[in-house]
Amino acid sequence: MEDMLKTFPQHVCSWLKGAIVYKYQDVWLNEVFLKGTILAQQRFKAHPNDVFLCSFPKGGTTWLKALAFAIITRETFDISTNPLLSTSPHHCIPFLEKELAEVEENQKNSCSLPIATHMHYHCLPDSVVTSNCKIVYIYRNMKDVIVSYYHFVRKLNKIPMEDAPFEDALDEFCNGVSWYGAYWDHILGYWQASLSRPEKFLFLKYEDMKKDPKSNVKRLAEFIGRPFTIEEENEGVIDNIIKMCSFENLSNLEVNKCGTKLHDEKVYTVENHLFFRLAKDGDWKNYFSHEMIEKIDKLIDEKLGVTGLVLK
Ligand code: PAP
Repeated sequence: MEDMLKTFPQHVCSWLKGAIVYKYQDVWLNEVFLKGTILAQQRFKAHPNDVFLCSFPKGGTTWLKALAFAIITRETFDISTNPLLSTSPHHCIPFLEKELAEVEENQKNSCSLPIATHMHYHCLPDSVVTSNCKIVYIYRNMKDVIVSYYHFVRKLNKIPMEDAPFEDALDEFCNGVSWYGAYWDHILGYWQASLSRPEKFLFLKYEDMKKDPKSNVKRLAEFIGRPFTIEEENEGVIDNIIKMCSFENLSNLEVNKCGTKLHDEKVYTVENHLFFRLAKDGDWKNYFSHEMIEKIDKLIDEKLGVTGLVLK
């Protein structure tokens, strides 16, 4: 793997203390995700009933994982003992390209959990596509994703804001350089695939989920084959799940304030609190100048206008 890595084009991220990303299958990836992608492509075998939770980093992954986990385990655990109250959503639902062994272990259970991934559609292991697996795709306003990504990566690398110019981060992002390549290509890949198999895809928009969590949680539950009954709805099961998975609740749990997660055979650790920042729509307004807004809006129109998805 190390030798293979050296053969890929490399880019040095100047605003990130010279961190390196590699180009693989036309996507810039950081080392951890690149190795994990290659391993998953070589080894992972999807089952036809597997459900995938797909997202670009900072698109709403943590929230989607929590909701899907709560929906699926609602009969196994009482709402007051659900593992989400003592375990990070990222521990509850592992990533295909980071925790392959855990994903494979989960596949053996009768009540198997969804599988999370940030992989671009064209990078997914072949069996995910040939098995015609269901895919939930969550996406978020591109400007808020950029701000969220900027802070997450900056904090992970312990770089104070004054040493990490936002303009530089934005320029890189607009050039398609990030830990997971270009956000627009990520969305386009899933969107294009959904055109020929719409029944296998559910697109959720972060902002819509905030405005109307109930109907979106119901859509999610139906799509993953665990619809709520009228009785459950009347008993407040959906409301309780929404409350448990809310930013306010999860971000205040001890595990999400103080816990950590080891990644990639102890290469680095991520403190759970980094997945919970503000969760505020439109925080980008505090970072973008007029020129930046023009630049990114033009990019969104050019690259994603065809999809009809609203990302501004
Ligand atoms: P990931 O892809 O690295 O797992 P992801 O969860 O997609 O990250 O993005 C984190 C964002 O979701 C953060 O947004 P912010 O930086 O704008 O604040 C985080 O605050 C937000 N977030 C985390 N949990 C929730 C939640 N339960 N509800 C709503 N937003 C959330």
